[in-house]
Amino acid sequence: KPATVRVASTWDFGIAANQAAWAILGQGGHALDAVEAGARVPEADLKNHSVGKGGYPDRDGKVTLDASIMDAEGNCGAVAALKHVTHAISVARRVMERTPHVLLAGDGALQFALEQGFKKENLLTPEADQAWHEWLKTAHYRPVINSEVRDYGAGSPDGLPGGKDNHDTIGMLALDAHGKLAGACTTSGMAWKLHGRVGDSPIIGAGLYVDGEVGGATSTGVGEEVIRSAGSFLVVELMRQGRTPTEACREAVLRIVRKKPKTAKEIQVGFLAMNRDGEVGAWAIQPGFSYAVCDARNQRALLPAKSVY
Ligand code: SD4
Repeated sequence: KPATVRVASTWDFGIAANQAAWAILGQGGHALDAVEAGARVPEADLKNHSVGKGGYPDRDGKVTLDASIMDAEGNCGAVAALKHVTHAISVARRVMERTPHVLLAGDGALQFALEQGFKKENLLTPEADQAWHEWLKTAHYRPVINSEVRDYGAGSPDGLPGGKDNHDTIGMLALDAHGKLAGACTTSGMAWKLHGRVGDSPIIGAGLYVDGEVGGATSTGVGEEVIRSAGSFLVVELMRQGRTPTEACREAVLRIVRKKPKTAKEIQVGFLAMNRDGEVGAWAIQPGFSYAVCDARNQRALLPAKSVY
């Protein structure tokens, strides 16, 4: 059966991101261009407090971004703890295409971005600054399940029927008309993290992995758990052994839960996977993880992932 041209993203804001990716995929464009364009949408969205500009800062009030991008041939690039540049995903792509390296971090990542012509910006919006000052009153650090639930009353800005909007890392996987897969992942990481903390999103094999022979996977949630389990690589390897995307995500989630029987109830990790036929699946520890799928038939599907609890 021929592969289906399709893009899938984590969370409800993946719907808008998918539209930008589809503008490229629908014209016969490349998956790599599509996932970069898609990831840039929440990066620029000031209302999204987990990705790009407008993201919540670390414990010291600094916004630091993590991002990675990977294609079907195993080419990949990433930035970690990048300050002052909104489109971390585009910097990650430059690392992939214009350096002999895979991952640049901190000041070196910023220096490279500026050399590449990216604009230096203040990423801390007044709203995020206010939320940080509010947090400083207790300075109690505990990752919140599904990051943030904002109540929009009658309907969300995306026009979704439910009044709630979850905001978290965006991971995106796409299959193009040439049969090529690509993936992208971008985030401001856990709010109020220690300065210098790097999550799973820029770690190839943790927050993102793509293998053109098999498929791709990406993750959201508590990055430390995903790094410990080499989560996205595991999902891809499970698909290689014959699991469907859904089964592979479920098994990767269960590995985390089995290792943390006492605390797994308090953390969220979600995986999203796409195989090389364009089939999509997801699974999470907790309920509440949703993913958006867009293809020629349905442009704005939003599906709830199944979960352990
Ligand atoms: C991280 N996985 O930095 C990312 C962020 C995230 O809920 O998804 N937060 O750990």
